[in-house]
Amino acid sequence: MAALVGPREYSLEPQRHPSLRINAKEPFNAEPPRAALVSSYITPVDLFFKRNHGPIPIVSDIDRYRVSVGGLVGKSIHLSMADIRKLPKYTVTATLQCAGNRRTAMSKRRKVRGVGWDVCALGNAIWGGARLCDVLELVGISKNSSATVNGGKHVEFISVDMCVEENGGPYKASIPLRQATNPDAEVLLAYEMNGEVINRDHGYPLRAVVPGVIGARSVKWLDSIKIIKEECQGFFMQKDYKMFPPIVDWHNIIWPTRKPQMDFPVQSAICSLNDDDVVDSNKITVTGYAVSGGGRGIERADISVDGGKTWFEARRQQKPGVPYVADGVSSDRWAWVLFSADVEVPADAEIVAKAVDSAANVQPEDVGTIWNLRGILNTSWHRVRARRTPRRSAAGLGHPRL
Ligand SMILES: Nc1nc2c(c(=O)[nH]1)N[C@H]1C(S)=C(S)[C@@H](COP(=O)(O)O)O[C@H]1N2
Ligand SMILES: [Mo]
Repeated sequence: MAALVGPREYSLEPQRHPSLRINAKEPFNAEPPRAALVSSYITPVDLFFKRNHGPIPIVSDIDRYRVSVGGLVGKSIHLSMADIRKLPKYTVTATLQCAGNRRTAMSKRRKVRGVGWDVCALGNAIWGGARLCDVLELVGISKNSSATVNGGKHVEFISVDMCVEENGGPYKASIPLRQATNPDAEVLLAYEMNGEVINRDHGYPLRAVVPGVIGARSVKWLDSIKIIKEECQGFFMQKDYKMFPPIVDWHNIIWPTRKPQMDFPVQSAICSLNDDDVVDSNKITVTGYAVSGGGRGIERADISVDGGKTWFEARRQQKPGVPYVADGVSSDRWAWVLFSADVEVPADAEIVAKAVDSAANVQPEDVGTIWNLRGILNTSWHRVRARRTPRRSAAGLGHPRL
């Protein structure tokens, strides 16, 4: 039996934190509550969103586990975890975001297909592992190459989980060789998450982490890495996770007309309030996250309490002692910013957040303009309603006030 296997059933799933909001049970898809998500810059592993397309794979014998690296290279190799750990270890703080984050809100405008997610299908972790560019050097591919002598131009990551969408085959995805071999792109083969051995839900023993790119390309439970000519032809690259215009629907979709989505656009959401919430004061603190893909830092997050007519700039809540440098050289350029704003709100307020990234990209105002049939990349302004608790006068309702 292979050392890494994808079971057919869901009877061997790991334990999960009881506070996770479950969006689908089998495969397991869950996100943390809003307030919990923004209570720390680094998302604790048990609260980190979990996005799966099949049962969680099992490692029967870690000493026998090998990841193969082959394809359009001279000779393929098989690396044990000991081999991977021998390479220089890097840590990268990166926010992993599912392209389906905030899908539920898009579906409210017009129905889309896919797992429903609130605003917490993302998390920020310190990933530890070997750089993909160092691993590729072991098969003779030098840094910053965009093609191999054999015509390889993409790097495919293949897992062992059995996905319905792949007719029971494994999950797979690819990234361009140029990105894979670029040290500055900081693509990792990660075996640690927040300083601990990465757990089963998040890809034990080894996963790809592609910073700044939609989560779908960060393949978990790596079985093989293949250098290929064209981008991966798997379902999740070719028939999913593509951004179509609002006019395209299931009756007129032509999948090959679009490229697989890679970088994610600028995003933000308010996490201290639910969609329709009650507040007990006219002075509240609004907290949330802002993040952008492609290594673009966050320049600003703006908050409105009047539905977007006027705006305040929110302040940053960074991890203590580390100043946030938008577009800086530190690996925090892949990470989110948590923001706060102390605002005075009317009795019935529509509170809105929008972020601006280092390239001055801004979130779109209206979800309708970015509606797409798969409900990906809902980055429209995030709006919540906050209503004041109805005041009870002292003479009021006849029961004591506590
Ligand atoms: N093997 C495998 N890798 C995968 C997936 C999967 O279902 N199988 N889901 C992808 C998607 S869509 C996302 S958003 C991220 C989620 O990573 P997480 O569960 O560690 O948060 O993993 C990606 N890698
Ligand atoms: Mo995803």
